[in-house]
Amino acid sequence: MALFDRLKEGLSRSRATMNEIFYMGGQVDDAFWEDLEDTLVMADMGAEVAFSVTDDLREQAARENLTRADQIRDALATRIAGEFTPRKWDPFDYLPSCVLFVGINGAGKTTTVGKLAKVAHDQGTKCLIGGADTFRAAAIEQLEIWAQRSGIPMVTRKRGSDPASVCFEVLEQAENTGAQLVLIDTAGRLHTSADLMSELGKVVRVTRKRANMPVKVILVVDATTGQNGLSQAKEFNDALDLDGLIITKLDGTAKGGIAVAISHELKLPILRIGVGEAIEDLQRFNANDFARALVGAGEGN
Ligand SMILES: Nc1nc2c(ncn2[C@@H]2O[C@H](COP(=O)(O)OP(=O)(O)O)[C@@H](O)[C@H]2O)c(=O)[nH]1
Ligand SMILES: [Mg+2]
Repeated sequence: MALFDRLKEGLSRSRATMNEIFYMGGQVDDAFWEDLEDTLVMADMGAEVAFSVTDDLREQAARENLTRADQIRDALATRIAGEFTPRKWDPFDYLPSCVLFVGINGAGKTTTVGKLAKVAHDQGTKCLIGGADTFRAAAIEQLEIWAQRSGIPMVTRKRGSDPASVCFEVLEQAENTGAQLVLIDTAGRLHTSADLMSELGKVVRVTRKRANMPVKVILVVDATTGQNGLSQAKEFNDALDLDGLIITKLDGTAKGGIAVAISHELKLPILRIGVGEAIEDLQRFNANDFARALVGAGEGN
């Protein structure tokens, strides 16, 4: 299946939410604009974005004399695409590069590290995986399976070890072996979020200090956690000064608008999105494609 089709399939639940206001022949009247605003809020796009998008489109419709709901769809996609914070770089393309993956438990960090490492390795990039989620033995084993399956070296230590010292060792090995892309998995669960943030802060500091390549901190967010995901993202960003986002499980929600809200509010670029469990479902993010798939622009459905 082509990538855009996979994206569309992944976002089909969200699109169903958006579709309701775009039935053919629908008239653009006051009720339509109210419905549109409500729909955008319900899709978790955030009140600020919902209001400004609706206001702008309303003006555009008046200016261009758009009277049918289906005529608004393309304009809506363009407007939504513009709400994302643009990406200026991609740490998986600009090498050498070290990326730390942070986020709460279950967000998709470990599988994302495994998938990105495999894709880069298959393209001939020399990768190294760091298993710094020493909080759970299962996390280390899960990552080892990915590493072994793809034939990618991995550095880790036994459960309970200091994650910052794992990072130190990972970078030492990267230097010794000439690894170009270093992907480090971290833990998502500690007793309190204050403990987690201070531990991750130390991991980031040690990694930056030891690295002789740029270090980026990427938050992995599970889209199905909705507004909670947004508050988590703010907390992580305040504590760690994030560089970018990966939003997973967009296939598991009808409120894919959360991706817009998080990128817009935190002023952070989205680097990849997850629209399913397969490797191909971890896609590069393109704001126009995402917005078109979300609102079903250009196909009359
Ligand atoms: N449906 C779906 N599942 C995903 C996606 N990304 C990750 N997952 C699943 O989410 C679960 C938790 O992922 P994991 O990497 O262990 O999360 P971690 O605790 O943050 O390391 C796994 O079963 C993944 O296969 C996605 O985009 N869509
Ligand atoms: Mg994990």
